[in-house]
Amino acid sequence: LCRVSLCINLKFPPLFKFGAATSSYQIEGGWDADGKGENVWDRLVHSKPELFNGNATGDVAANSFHKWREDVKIAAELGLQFYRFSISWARILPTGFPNKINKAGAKYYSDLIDALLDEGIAPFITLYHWDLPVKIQDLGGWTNPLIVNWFGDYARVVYSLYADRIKTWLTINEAIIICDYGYNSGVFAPNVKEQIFAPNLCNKHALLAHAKAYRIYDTEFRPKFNGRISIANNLIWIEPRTPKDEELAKLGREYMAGRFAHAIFSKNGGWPPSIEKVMFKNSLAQGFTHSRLPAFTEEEKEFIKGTADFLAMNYYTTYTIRPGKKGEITEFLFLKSLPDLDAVLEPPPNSYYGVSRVMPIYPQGIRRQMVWLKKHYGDVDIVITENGYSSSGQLDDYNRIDYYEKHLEQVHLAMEVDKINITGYAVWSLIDNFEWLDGYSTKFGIYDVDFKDPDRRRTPRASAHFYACLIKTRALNNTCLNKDLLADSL
Ligand code: GBH
Repeated sequence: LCRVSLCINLKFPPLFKFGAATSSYQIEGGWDADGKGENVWDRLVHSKPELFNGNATGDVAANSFHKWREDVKIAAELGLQFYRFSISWARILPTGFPNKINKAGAKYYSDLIDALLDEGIAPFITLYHWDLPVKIQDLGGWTNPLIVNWFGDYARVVYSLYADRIKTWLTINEAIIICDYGYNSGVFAPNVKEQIFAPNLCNKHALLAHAKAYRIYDTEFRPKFNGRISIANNLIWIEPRTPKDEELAKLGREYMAGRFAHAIFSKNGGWPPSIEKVMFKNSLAQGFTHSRLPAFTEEEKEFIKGTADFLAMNYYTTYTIRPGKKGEITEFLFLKSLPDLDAVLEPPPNSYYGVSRVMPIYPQGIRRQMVWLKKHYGDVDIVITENGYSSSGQLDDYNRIDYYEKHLEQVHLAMEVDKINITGYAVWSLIDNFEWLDGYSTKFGIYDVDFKDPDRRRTPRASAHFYACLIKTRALNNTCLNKDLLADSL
């Protein structure tokens, strides 16, 4: 049976690498094992269990702290070309500061890296995927400008440990989620609900901290090891609700993407001018004398500009934007509205859902987002560092396969038609894991993890067979979508 869109054979070029992604807090468990310090997620799940579906915690999670050999085994059986994982800051530096390095923590990642290399899988490290050591949070976390140096110190320790074996790095995963979910609506750790200053301070410091880590790599490690480093942005594509909302959509794109990318990738650096303007206007109207969006000095702009060797993009969702009606705008919460822009976000027509109700699925968005990025920031290399579908867990996850097929088709069009340089693609996620507030009820893994089993057994879903076939044939065609053939591909 030939599905119309797939009667063609979409080939992926050799430069395009296939991978999978995870993050430390979501998979490792071992939350206090072998000298690990406490981080903001440990603290939140323990102090406010009611915030989490089923009172879930990441205390054990998929137990990758103990079962990493199996993670490597399944990565190898999939044929992954790279595996993106993150380092738990407090596992390496229990207090957050470099006065004491936890040997067992350092060894954990070192063993993982060596095992991946033995299988011919490139290890790809994210320095920070949201698990801030509590000591640093108690000093203000991402609202304290000193975090820029503290993050730099942490980065230097990690580079010193692993830079000899790591060719690709990300500093921070999704500053938008850290700042807007962590400090604005405060639904994520550290659970700070301060909509006026905190998210904007966080945004500025995250950009500076990223730049600091980039500069340290660039001057102290690149000459010897020659790796590449960037920051992963969560890019939520914005469409106008109606044609008359086109101007607002432009502003919305600068708000969602530009706030975290303009300073790094644009020619002039700093905040997107349109966002600077709107934030200043709002701040005056709210009775402040300065903009709530903290300004960059010229020196800071120069420091941040150009600090990325490629553009890393996590893509899940698209929203439409329109002006809010009176009384309709509440707060920045689960992307229903953007109070700073007086705008309401809604799922696009023809979008659909997995089990997550906060991420409407809209495959065209991934391509349009990349076209926008190329137009605004030039012909930069793009690596898609996350893309994934939420299910309730069945092994026959044909909806997930359909999701990957539709998104990879758009990725292929972006390469062929729009001539965008896409050099990598990672599925989120290799295995089921702690899905933040959703706990273990929402599954992103192409491998199932049995969370009732003390051994946390991993089992491939149909999508794992699909992905293995795709990686092997490097083509999107009917072979990898044929249910009978799928069974044999692992
Ligand atoms: C990515 O963020 C993250 O990098 C990854 O850690 C995460 O597992 C993955 O998405 C899937 O969500 O329902 O209140 O828990 C993308 C942004 C942040 C969007 C969490 C969905 C769920 C909010 N995601 N959000 S909630």
